[in-house]
Amino acid sequence: MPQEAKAPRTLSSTLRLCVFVAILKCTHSSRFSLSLAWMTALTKFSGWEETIVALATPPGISAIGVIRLSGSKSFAIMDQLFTSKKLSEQPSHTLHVGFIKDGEAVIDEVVVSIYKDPRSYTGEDLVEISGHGSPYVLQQIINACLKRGARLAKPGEFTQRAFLHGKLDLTQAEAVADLIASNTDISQRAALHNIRGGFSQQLKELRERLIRFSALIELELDFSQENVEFADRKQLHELIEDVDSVTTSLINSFQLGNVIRNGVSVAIIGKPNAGKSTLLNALLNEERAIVSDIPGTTRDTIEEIINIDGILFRLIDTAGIRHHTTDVIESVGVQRSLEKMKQADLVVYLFDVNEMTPGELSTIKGEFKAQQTKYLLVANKIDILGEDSTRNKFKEVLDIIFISAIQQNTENLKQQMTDVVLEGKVQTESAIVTNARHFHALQQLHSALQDVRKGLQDNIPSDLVALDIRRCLQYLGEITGEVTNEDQLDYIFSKFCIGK
Ligand SMILES: Nc1nc2c(ncn2[C@@H]2O[C@H](COP(=O)(O)OP(=O)(O)OP(=O)(O)O)[C@@H](O)[C@H]2O)c(=O)[nH]1
Ligand SMILES: [Mg+2]
Repeated sequence: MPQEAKAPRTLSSTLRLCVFVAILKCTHSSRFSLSLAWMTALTKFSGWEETIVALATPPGISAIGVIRLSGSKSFAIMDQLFTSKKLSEQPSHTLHVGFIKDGEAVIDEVVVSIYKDPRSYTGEDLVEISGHGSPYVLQQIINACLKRGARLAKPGEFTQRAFLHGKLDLTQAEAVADLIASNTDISQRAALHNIRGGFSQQLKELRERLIRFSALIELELDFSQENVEFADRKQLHELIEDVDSVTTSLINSFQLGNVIRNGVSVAIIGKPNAGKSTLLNALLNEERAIVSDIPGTTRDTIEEIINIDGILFRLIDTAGIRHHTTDVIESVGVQRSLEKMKQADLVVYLFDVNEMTPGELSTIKGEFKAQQTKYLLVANKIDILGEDSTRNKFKEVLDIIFISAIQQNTENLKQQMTDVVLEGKVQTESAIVTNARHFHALQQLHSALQDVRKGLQDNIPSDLVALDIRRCLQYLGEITGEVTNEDQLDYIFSKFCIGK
């Protein structure tokens, strides 16, 4: 009996081997894996076959407004609204001027751009109607489309369709939202880098190599009785090292990525009258905070944003810190200053050079170091003694930035602020993770990779190694969107604006 039981098993194993070889050949073609992802994604997404419409420009009065219409009924709808010529018969990527009519009623004179399936942003038949920018007129055009079978698009649905049709992967789609939200040169460059493929292409290639190993190991399970080893363990180990090195550098880039996306909070801390509010005003180039020679002028914290060389800094002017104050409001302000100091990404410790001794400054410096606070020591009011004498006074304390806030002499400080944030990592052409979703998936991937590595070292059975590799594939696929579910996609795209 055992003999008989083994025969069909070996036959099916041989069959699986043939299928496996075929799959290996196919995975060389990225078109295959794209269309596979596309098919899987489409079947999970409801409502994708409907034609959608939305205003793509901001609501309100403007010179022009653009309406987007995407889906299989787009041209049938346009042929009813734009009657001077049949747009369905015009070539893709052409512009047409004419009237939009709802029955006999003329709504607007417009320019229509047409893009035919699959050569469009969404990968479907897509029409963009540029009308006059009256919210009333534009709404009438949208209503006319709705009457003829389109439905209103959900936030991000055009980009979601671009993803579902394999035009973009998930990181590229998310970068589209980042580009729209970008407000500095660096955030714009980082988003553009990711739209062009960024690190997701690299992750996809590594994932494909890992899939091949995973398939080989799973095949070994079918031949467990023959005790064969299809997956070369040394090569697998090398691949795990490659994936982990990319993963680690991407994880490390998130600190900078977070700065690019959310900015850096900077608390300006110091004793009363050090010149903190004067410094805030000098950096902002406006009289934002009240300045006076009365110690304790600033009672509450004041926050303002400035852009220095493409990085957003959230400057926080605080109440001067003195330890013995009988004023209740001032002492609450001091508490807040201490809290802001703890929460800040960077502390600018500002002192009046005439009120500070090198000994006291060294003690303060020691405290920052002990608390592992990122700080800059800034000497203010160098105009009084003169720069040379001031530098001479503090020559034993290293790394002081000398400024005169009142003379707006702060270039040196601005330079140091960007340097301390970027730490020389300003090449936004290199991969930078700016998205918290990617960061969390990368952290999980890193931990799964450690398990594979340990499993290989300990020579654990193939089925357990296969399980750990599958976890790695899951996290890699979550980043690029090759592994997704509808809820996750809806969540990601719901953060987009309508019409994108
Ligand atoms: N000579 C000189 N005076 C300055 C300079 N910066 C600030 N001051 C003066 O120092 C005094 C205190 O300045 P503020 O900016 O109000 O000081 P502050 O640190 O905000 O003080 P509090 O809000 O009370 O904690 C004012 O009279 C400023 O004009 C500087 O660079 N040189
Ligand atoms: Mg002040």
